[in-house]
Amino acid sequence: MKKNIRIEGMTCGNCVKHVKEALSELEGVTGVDVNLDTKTAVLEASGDVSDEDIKATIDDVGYAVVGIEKL
Ligand SMILES: [Cu+2]
Repeated sequence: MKKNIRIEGMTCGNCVKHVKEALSELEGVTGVDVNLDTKTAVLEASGDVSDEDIKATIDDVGYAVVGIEKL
């Protein structure tokens, strides 16, 4: 499973690190690639990770999800 997540509120490399670490801890996640320029994260996982879990995780570290698309 692969999802593209659009995130609001990231302004620097530390933000990218926070988001990457938080998403990496979700169950089944095998890869996270966060891009500051496009304000997106690509999440790869062995199983299904729900949009709700992704939103809650990003919320917890202080950013906002504005969209999720399945790739
Ligand atoms: Cu920052």
